[in-house]
Amino acid sequence: MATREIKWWHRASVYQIYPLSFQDSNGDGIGDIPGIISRLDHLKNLGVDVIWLSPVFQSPMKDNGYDVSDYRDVHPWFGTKNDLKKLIEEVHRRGMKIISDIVLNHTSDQHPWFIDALKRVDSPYRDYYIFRKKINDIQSVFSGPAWTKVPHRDEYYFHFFAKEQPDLNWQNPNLRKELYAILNEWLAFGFDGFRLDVIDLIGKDIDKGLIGHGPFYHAFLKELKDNVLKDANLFTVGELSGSSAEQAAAVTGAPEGTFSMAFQFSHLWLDEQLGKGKWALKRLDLLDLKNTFEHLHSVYEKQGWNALFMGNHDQPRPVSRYGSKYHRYHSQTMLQLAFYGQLGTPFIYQGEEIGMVNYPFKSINEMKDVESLNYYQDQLGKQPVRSIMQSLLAKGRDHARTPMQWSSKSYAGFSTKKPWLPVHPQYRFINVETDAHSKHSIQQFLKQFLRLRKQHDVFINGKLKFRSFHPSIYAYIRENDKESIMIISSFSSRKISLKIEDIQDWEVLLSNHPTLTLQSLTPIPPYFGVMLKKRNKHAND
Ligand code: TEU
Ligand code: CA
Repeated sequence: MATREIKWWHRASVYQIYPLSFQDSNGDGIGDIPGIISRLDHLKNLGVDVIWLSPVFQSPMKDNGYDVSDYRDVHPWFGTKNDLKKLIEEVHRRGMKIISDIVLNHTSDQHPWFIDALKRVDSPYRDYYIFRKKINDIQSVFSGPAWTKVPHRDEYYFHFFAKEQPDLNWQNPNLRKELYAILNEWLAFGFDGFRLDVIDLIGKDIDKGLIGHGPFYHAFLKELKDNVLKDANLFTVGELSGSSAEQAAAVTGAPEGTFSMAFQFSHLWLDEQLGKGKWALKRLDLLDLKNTFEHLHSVYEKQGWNALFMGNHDQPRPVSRYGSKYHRYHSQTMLQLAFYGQLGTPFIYQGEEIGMVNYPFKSINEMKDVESLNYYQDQLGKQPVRSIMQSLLAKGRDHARTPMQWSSKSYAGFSTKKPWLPVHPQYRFINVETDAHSKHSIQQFLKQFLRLRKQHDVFINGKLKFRSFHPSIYAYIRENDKESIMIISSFSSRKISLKIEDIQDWEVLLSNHPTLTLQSLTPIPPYFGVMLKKRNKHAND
């Protein structure tokens, strides 16, 4: 562990932008690239090093850009290629980097390759996709069968996501070459790397029912690295939604692995009933979270590098999921400590810096996401509407996609027109401007945290030891031969009457209750979060 060579991205922090919902510049109610440019100073000021841009490519927007119909061009809603060029320049001018999301597992059904493949049986693009006469019973992530019949033909095509997202057949070498060329063009264009969407699905062997981490996966990753990701300074993060911690660690930690780091999903499975998928709700047991990260650490200590995240454009808002909207400041800040002090590079999703919360959807008619709409349709008649809605309200992806709340102006300063998804009704209280001037500023806290994290290499090369103070307290020590840092986070909405022993030798580096001294720490307030440093560890050296 102590031998880990420190790379710049270990100290970095990443901010994810979901372009549809970040900032509208031309009053059409849809976020765009000039809008992003106008907000870059906010990110710089937070201490962000890398921006991850969700897809801005041509798309029919069935899955909001994760269904690409032209990998080489920008969707007009977002602007032009020139706007994108300017965005990259403006990011670089501020000393930050920017990576593009890229979806290589599937295209849109409106991609010219797929259109041609459907049109004629002798199309060279037929083999870019997966057509079969005999099919199995694999289910799509977005409900229903993963096979859809080709109109007027006695065959089916495979789509692991929506039926408008046909899977690419990575076993075709021409396809792989085309994809590598596209990636290299974007690197030449100026991107500093990629976030690779569901990249652990590319090695699938569909006839054997193998999808995630399939038999061809490692060979394709090696080829991808040799042809595209060979520059050791690139920032790459793989989305490995179907990989174990061990599998994720094995492909990260570039240059040994293919990617700088990866999103591994095991902590996201803890509030669902085992094996039943994301909609089968279960209360999170904090002990499970601890055990999950303890395991992740034991794996990553040997190999690879982790991407730490609590939310993204597919997940509910962290305050609503793990904390309480009635304690927004304290729950969001304690979560930042609990998650981001662990081993890995912190990823902040837009809105988390102000503790945005889930949207109070009243019915399915207010929702837009294809996954939610399909699930609703699929479940009608199988379970009461009330329980379908309960799942959607807990886990629906639209929560993360409502417009970014910038100010108390109309439409939260996101747009001058009614946006594509409604603005959260509480935007007058929850917005960047109000938060910045608040005594309880979440963005200020995050900024301080990110700065501290950069200053202490123990977050990168320190061992991690969990401490068990109380079932509702998540606490651990990071320790290397130079220093020890302890993080204590309460996940409880109540006071905890507990006296934490042996903390006399520790001093506070950051706390979401700055007026509380370590002596006055009993009882522990709701959603308390603190970062402590051991005093004079080397006083006798
Ligand atoms: O997500 C992949 C994935 O496995 C999920 O987390 C998924 O989005 C879903 O919520 C599971 O219930 C990626 C993208 O992040 C997502 O936005 C896309 O819809 C998906 O791939 C398909 O491209
Ligand atoms: Ca716009």
